[in-house]
Order: sequence, then C-alpha cells, then structure tokens
Amino acid sequence: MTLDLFPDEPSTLPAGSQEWLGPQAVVLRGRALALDRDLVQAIDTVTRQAPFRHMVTPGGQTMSVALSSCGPLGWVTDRRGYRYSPVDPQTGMPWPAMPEVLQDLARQAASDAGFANFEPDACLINCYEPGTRMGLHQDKDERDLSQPIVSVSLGIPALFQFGGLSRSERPARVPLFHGDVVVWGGVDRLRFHGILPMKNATHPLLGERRINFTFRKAG
Ligand code: MD6
Ligand code: FE
Repeated sequence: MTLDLFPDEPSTLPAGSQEWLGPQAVVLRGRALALDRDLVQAIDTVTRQAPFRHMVTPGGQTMSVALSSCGPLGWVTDRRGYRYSPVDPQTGMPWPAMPEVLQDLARQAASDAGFANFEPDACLINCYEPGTRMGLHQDKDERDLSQPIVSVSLGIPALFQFGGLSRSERPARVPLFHGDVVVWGGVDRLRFHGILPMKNATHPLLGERRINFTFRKAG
C-alpha cells in the first residue's frame, strides 16, 4: 500500500496564491503551470547535450540527486570542492544555452517577488526520484549574494525544508507541487534549506520524477 504524501493537502494549492516564508522569500503557487510542456521540452533539449549525472561531494559521497545545468555557468562538485564552471566537466564543452522560456520565467517570477532586473547566468537542474533527498545546505557559492534565487518545481511533490541562518534552527516544512516557484533573496538569501526523502508518486508529464530548476546570478 502506498500512503498519500499529503493526506490533508489538495494535490495543488490555489494557483496564483503567494505564501511568504520570510520577509524576502515567497512561494508563488502554480506560477509555472501554464508553461509546463515548454519547460519539459527545455529539460529534454538541455539534457540531450548535458545528461543528468550523479556528482561526488568534496567529502566523497555520491549525490542521490542527478544534476545538469544550462547557461553560461554550471554548478559542479567533485573531490576538489563546489564551484561554478563554464564547461561541463563530463564533455569538456560549454554548458547548453539557457532556453528563452527558462530565462523569461526566472526574470518574471523574480520581479513578482520584488526583485527587479534579475538576469540569471546559471540554471541548475536537479532530478529527484523516489528515495532521493537533498540535505540541509546554504547556497553561498555565488559571487553576489544580493541577487535572489528562483526555484521551479515540476513533477511529483516534495517536502521542502526551510530553516534559518544557522543549521541548528528547526526548519519549516513546505510542500512543493508541480508548477510552484519559490523566490528568495535579501535577508533570507542564506537560510538553510533542503528536500526530505522523496515519496513514491507518479506525475502524468514526468513519471516518477521531480525536476527542480534553480536560477542564479553566479558570476
Ligand atoms: C530543490 N532547492 O528544491 C532544492 N536552493 O530541489 C534548492 O536547493 C534551492 O530551491 C536555493 C534556492 C532555492 C532552492
Ligand atoms: Fe539550495
């Protein structure tokens, strides 16, 4: 028997609603829904050139989440550390271009959330399957921490953990569904966050997967 992940939640929350997680952190429910087919197409285009792969952390652990990137800079990790790189270490080629649908969505969602003129130069694409997780972390490899991050969720639902500025602060749990967009920056930019282990589920467009895009101004 499989248990419903969120028995008390509808399968999506009202599209168009805004849920503030902090003074400068907001969930834009369903903000990407109308674009979902174009976004899935963009994933296919990018990952034909830069396939999803499991990277190794500096500590030597293989990540359960599979990654790809597009845009001028891609986020990479290996035994030497975390960093942004203009080339895909797997192919030695530049990362695929950032499809326009992705750039436009990131810019508009940032603007909705109060961050005008966001021009991302990196789009990290995470692929989660049931059982995978992302441990609590801060995003601090970007040069200009005054720029926000825009995060787009597609596919099966996840429970997002959103904590404080220290690892010890108990994180809130926020369900994220297909089409939800989270934007954060400013005073909330360095808050710890993660994804709890993914439950079994199937999505009509993406199957047993969750895809998350995070857009950053990294360089
Ligand atoms: C995820 N997201 O949603 C993991 N980081 O799959 C992140 O790690 C993240 O959503 C920075 C800003 C937004 C995010
Ligand atoms: Fe992150």
